[in-house]
Amino acid sequence: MSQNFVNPDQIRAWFSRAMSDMYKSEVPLYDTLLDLVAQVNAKTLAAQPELAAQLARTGEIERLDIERHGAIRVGTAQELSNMRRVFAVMGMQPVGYYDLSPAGVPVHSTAFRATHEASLQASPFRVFTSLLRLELIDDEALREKAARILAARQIFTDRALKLAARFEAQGGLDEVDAREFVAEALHTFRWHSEATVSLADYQELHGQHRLIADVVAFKGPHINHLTPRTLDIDEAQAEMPRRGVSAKAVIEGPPPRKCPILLRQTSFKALEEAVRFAGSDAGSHTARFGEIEQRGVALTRKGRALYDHLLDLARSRISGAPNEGNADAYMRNLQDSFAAFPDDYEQLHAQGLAYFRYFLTGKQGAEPDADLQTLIAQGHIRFEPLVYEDFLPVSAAGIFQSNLGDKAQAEYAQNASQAAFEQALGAKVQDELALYQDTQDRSLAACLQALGAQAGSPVAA
Ligand code: OOG
Ligand code: NI
Repeated sequence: MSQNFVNPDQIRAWFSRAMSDMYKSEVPLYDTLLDLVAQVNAKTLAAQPELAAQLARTGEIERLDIERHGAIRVGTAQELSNMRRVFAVMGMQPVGYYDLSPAGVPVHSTAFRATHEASLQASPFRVFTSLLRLELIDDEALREKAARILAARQIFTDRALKLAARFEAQGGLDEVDAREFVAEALHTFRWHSEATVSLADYQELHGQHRLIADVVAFKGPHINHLTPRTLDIDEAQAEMPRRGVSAKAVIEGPPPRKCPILLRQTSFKALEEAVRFAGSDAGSHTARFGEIEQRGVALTRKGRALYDHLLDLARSRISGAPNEGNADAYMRNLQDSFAAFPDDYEQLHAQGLAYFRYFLTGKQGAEPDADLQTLIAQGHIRFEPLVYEDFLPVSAAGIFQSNLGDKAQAEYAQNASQAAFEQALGAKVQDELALYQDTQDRSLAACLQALGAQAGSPVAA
């Protein structure tokens, strides 16, 4: 790589910052949310010194204040594959496949994010990216109209695509190009208050599904939320109404625990925003909302199967999806069913339910041929939870629903189609479990190598 190229991690950090500044100016409530989260985090760190120490050991404390995820929805295969090229310039790869059709949302999705722990540490910015599935809409005339409208738009500036092509050809961008790229790419995610369609067309699209209007009627895939990470989501949820922000009824994901797992999320309702339609009719659209999340340890395949099972159990005990009417009962069910999920890191580690990173404690004198359990028991190696970097399909569907209105449930045949998604994307999505496993393995190998060097003998990894 030429030494003049800017590291993609740096480009992503610039972009994440620029996106946050843009969203602040577009959605003032977002600033309230950042402020609220910063206060809750400061309070939590002061009240829980052991959590503060753990986050210092893993380095997460340094990324906490810049940690954000955004979400966008695109309309065509070409938009999705160009999005992949644009995110690649920032070191973001598609990770995971999410099918939201079982929850009545006609999209499937991936998360663009950095994949190596060192890159995640530099900038954990991620974007949940959904592709509209027009094939799930039965109204053929409307489907064709939507496809025609989408085919006529270009969501990227010419310059952004030229610079993405230059990145591909050269293997990197110099600083002047990288800075210009950030400014150009940002345009794609802006809010446009002028729709590309007439009010009548908008209403027709909206009548089929609010999401279809949101994707099809505008110039581009406006970023619809940008989510900061809190260390105590129950506290953040309680604080929202005190600041005049109306939170959704239930926190998505697992119940409160001593050792957080995966991801818990809450959001506030979408804003109603003025729109000017083609032909200059005035109207409004609700697209952008606010979300807060708390992240916990990543689960192995075994841990994830247990999570999915217990979540199903809690949901099967209420009728329909969790909502305002059954929120309390649902949260109790969740607590009850998750009593079966071990809630200390030793057990999560011993039972192979979660991923961890291994660190040296600094204690000398390890026996060269000792195995991992012995090295841990004798205090040479400690393990820390590896944070979950991805999303949860049931939670994502809940977030979509709360913003599309709880009434907007549609029925689609269960029809995950990762192959069709990857074809549209022009690449395979990476397997998130393999990425966590790699990080865990690298941390162990580094510990064993260092201990071996101390003992003056080679080690078996
Ligand atoms: C994406 C909703 C999913 C999350 O955090 O699970 C999501 C969308 O509404 O476009 O952002
Ligand atoms: Ni989100």
